[in-house]
Amino acid sequence: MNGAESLVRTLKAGGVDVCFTNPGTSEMHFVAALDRVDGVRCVLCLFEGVATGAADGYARMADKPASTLLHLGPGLGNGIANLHNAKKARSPMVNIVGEHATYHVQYDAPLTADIEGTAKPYSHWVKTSASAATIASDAADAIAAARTAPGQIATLIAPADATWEEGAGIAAVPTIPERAKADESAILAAAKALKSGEKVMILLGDKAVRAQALELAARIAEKTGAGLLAETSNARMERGQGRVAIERLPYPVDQAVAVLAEVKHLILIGSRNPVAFFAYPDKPSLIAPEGCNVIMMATPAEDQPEALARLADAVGATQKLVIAARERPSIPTGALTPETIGAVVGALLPENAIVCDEGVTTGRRFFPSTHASGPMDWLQLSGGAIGVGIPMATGAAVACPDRKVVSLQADGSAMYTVQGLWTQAREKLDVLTLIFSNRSYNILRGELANVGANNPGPKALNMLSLADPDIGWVNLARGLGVDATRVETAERLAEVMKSALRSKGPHLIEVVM
Ligand SMILES: Cc1ncc(C[n+]2csc(CCOP(=O)(O)OP(=O)(O)O)c2C)c(N)n1
Repeated sequence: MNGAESLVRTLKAGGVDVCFTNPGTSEMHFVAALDRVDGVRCVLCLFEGVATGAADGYARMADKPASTLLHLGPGLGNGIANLHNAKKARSPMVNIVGEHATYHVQYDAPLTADIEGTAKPYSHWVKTSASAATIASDAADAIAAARTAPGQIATLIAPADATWEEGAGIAAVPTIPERAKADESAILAAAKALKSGEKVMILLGDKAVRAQALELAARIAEKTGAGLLAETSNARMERGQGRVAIERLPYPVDQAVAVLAEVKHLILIGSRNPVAFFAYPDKPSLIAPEGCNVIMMATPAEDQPEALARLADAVGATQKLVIAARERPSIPTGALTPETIGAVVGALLPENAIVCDEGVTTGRRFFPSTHASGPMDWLQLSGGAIGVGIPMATGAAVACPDRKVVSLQADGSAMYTVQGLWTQAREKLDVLTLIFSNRSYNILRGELANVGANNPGPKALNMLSLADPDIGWVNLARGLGVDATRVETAERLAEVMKSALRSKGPHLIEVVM
């Protein structure tokens, strides 16, 4: 067994049985080994940002890492924006990055680059294997690192000679440390705040927005009168019919500040003390009001449902919540706007769907219209680096082949990683993509004003327009193997969406706004 085969067998034995690949010469032994090892699903991605984004979507739904196979420094570099998003989402991931043979690096061949230097800011764990004898145990360490709470990015750099020389066989994954429990003192501090009679907000993130944790949090809120909010971006929220309905902290700074304005105690569970996405002249960086008592009750690395259960006991919120049935919106007619699109989506999202939300300005207010849909998982862009939606939907569909994935996708963001549609077609993934074709970087129009760059001229506005030429989404999707339909009214969107939801396989709807 050569090093490459020992590496692939170690990944498989360690439960990492999906690999999103974009290989090159240095990875050819890894690719060849894939044929000698059963049970590893390899998914070709036509750009590394699709591979890393797909591994992120996979990890969010499978709650375990996939691997990626990337080609030296430039391949890793192409994958970084979505590695960044995955790191912010705390998705476990094992990247295998090819490298020149150990003795070849010194000659500075065209593809020679500082791979470790490129990997480090976007990885929690980085190692270059010294030889074929150690590559399997390095891979086992990488898996353990990836699976360590709260979920980490592990990048293993594999020199070509470490893959083609004789390996040492399969290595066992070291014991993964258990998730830590939240400090009792933090639970008591939260309970004290909740009993103070002052205004309290509970801000949930990470695993605290899964169904069971949400139910506990809602009980606590109901018992104590505290407010309940989710973070602006959530890696995976379990929401919809039969589940607790909560809103998110709004993205626009002024709105977010207003929501927390009167709060005296802010309890963080799996969330961070909220920060504005950007600094704006005369606006605060921190959203909570000055003097607010911020209590970090359970960090993302800690066991959040367990901490919530203890808090529920501490405040006497022992009664299980009855969640009333909610009504879906009715299907509107007429022009396609964020409101009418939200209503159609809310009316039609099927049970057990996985929603990948990179709807940007169109999707900003989709929560109220979708509280009665589903139940479903809702995945969002987590690190602000646009271009995750199509890859994330691809990875989620690989993780959950029996579920419908609905990808709510802004057009500008879609163009970063549009190649992912080809992977959806090739793998016959059950993904319905709605492209919100507003033909602009709409969000940035607002940002121009927010940062104080007033009265933009034609050159500035032209940088925010995707018109001239308009992107032909139907042709683009079909060219990549995905059937597509263009719709211009809400009633037509509903009709096409209904039919696409009935059939299996990838489909794209160009939603013309
Ligand atoms: C990797 C990356 N590049 C650039 C940006 C800056 N940026 C933020 S939003 C945006 C445009 C979003 O446009 P679109 O996806 O069409 O959504 P819309 O604002 O029209 O709703 C850009 C370019 C970013 N966030 N991430």
